[in-house]
Amino acid sequence: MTHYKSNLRDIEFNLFELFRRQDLLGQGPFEELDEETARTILDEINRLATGVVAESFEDADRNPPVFDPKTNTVAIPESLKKSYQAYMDAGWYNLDLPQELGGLGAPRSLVWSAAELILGSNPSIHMYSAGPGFASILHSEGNEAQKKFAEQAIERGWGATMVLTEPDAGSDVGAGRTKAVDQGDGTWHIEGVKRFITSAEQDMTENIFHLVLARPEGAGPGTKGLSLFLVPKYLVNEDGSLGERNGAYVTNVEHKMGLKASTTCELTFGDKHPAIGYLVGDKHDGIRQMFLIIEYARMMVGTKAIATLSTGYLNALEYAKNRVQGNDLAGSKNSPKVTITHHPDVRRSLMTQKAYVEAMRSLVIFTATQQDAIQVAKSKGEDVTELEAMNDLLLPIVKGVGSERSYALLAESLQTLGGSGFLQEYPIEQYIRDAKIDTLYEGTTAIQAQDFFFRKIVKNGGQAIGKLSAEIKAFAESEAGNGRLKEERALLLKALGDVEKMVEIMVGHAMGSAEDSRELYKVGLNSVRLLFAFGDVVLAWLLLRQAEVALNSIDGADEDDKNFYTGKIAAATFFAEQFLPRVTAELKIAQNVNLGVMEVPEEAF
Ligand code: ST9
Ligand code: FAD
Repeated sequence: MTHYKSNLRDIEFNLFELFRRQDLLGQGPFEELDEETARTILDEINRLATGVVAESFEDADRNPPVFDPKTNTVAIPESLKKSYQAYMDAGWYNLDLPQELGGLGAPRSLVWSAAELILGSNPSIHMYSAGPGFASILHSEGNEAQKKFAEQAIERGWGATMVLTEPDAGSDVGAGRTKAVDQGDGTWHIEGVKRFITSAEQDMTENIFHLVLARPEGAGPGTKGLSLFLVPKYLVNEDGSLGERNGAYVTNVEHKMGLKASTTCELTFGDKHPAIGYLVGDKHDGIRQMFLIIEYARMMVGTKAIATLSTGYLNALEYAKNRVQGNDLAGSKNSPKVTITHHPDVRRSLMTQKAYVEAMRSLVIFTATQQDAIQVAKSKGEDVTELEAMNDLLLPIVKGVGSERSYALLAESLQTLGGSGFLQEYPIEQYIRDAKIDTLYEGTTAIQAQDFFFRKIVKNGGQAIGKLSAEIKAFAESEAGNGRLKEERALLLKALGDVEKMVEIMVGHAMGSAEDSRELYKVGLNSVRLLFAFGDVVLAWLLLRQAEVALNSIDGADEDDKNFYTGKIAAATFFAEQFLPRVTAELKIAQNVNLGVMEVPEEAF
């Protein structure tokens, strides 16, 4: 038995009972795939995730990769290599690849459901195996030679990285100083030092290709002056064989709080000898191209966090069902000792974990259904603007809310185990250490919140959020649940109205900045609040939709399903009663926001 407890039943509930993905399968771009095959794929990936992939989770944390500064190489622990090899040999990275690259071109809802299993089991394995996915983006953006490179990268299982961050350019990617010098022969020399680059060195693949943002000499400032370069670790000869070592070397590997199995590297270009780069697609369009990867990676990070909370909750639940401690609060001193699941506060905590994690899983899969719709529309040559805007709106919620709520609630999972939770004998302390990064990389929570407000709401003219709010309102005003969810729907309607007012207030502040630019500080003071509050409304809506399905299915269900559906209804009611009223309080705070904190002298902090 490994640490990883998956929740395949809930994944399949979302896919086939709530979002009815079977209606998409067997036709259009998904012609080759039917429901039975999709379930078989999930079963198979679940077997790997709960078995060989999870086996190295603990060992690679305690014995992390070792960097040798003399040779600029990294030795990955043998246990992790075994998990990685087993996952790559199984070939499931193919799920997401387009058919023209030998992939299955599966719907994204299935892809992200499968990803949850690997990310919950051993997240660094998912990251090391990103090469084929990166290659498919290179294939779609690259010139003919780069397309050929991408095909080889997939065939030969090369690793890959996304290279943005520098010591002085983290959130502010546009401050990057790494330089690209045109050699006039179709190649460029890259010069500079990048920091915190995931998977930039390992000894599991024969080559690694870096996708690097650098500023061509003479290019303008900011993100728009950056271009994207393909910089392989080993150059590739015309015949596809590996050529000379390129001048991009890992010069340090960080020692971290968690996610230790994943290498986080300083990557130096052009110090020992030239680092040759190729301009992706022969055009200067770097930030847009990089965001194709970033969007995917933000979805990955949110899914990773939620997957970790899921296994954290299920580990806590198992412990709680077995741990006998104390008397029933309502019983007498002489009554038999009870398992801790009898204590109201333990129940409150467990139900909070369950409700959030099941809501957030649903959020990931709901977001992925927008991506399914994009795949379908593209295959018919239809316009995807609106669908993309909806997906864009949801991404900062998946990433920002998913990571923050998961990290906070993993503390509840640990708390459920009492002092034992603090021990390395149980996996939860590692979950917490490994999940902290999710609120940081791929854009911190503050960046997600600003992206959500300025880009996904204001720049979009409020269209996507208007459409989503209208859907939530229609549900809240419907007869969903046959009268059983009436109070919960009323709570949802109230919270939706409050969060809409919060958006209005913030738009007012943003517009007020034309008169007084300091009004923008008020937006900055409220933006994470809005992200979390809107997130809670969307999560409540998804839980209530789950409860509606459960209410319709519970009669005549077998014992296991009856319990499952009862849990769904209970989680939705609990969330609506316990968390939606908080949105009203958040609105009040948002209304009263002022510049006081901005006026405090720095020295007074
Ligand atoms: C990192 C990696 O942290 C961590 C984990 C790595 C794991 C690797 C494995 C992952 C697996 C992934 C596999 C991929 C394979 C896929 C397979 C698929 C089949 N959306 O607002 P402006 C663009 S990496 C889209 O003025 P500023 C847009 O082009 C480090 N595009 O920004 C825009 O132009 P326009 C992560 C967006 O003020 C342009 O940027 N670091 C979006 O210049 C300028 O926009 C970060 O994430 C968006 N949401 O710059 C940095 N936003 O407007 C965080 C912008 O004309 N910082 N663009 O369309 C930020 O995001 C900043 O807000 C900023 C600000 C840098 C964008
Ligand atoms: P800063 O940008 O200095 O932020 C510090 C604090 O200030 C944060 O709380 C932030 O929210 C806040 N802040 C900063 N600017 C603003 C603002 N404008 N408004 C409000 N608040 C703000 N990068 C890559 O390119 N590739 C990778 O593969 C990669 N992998 C990583 C792996 C790990 C383990 C780590 C730790 C980092 C990785 N990164 C990678 C870098 C990561 O994306 C950055 O750390 C992240 O973008 C934040 O940048 P920073 O660390 O410089 O923090």
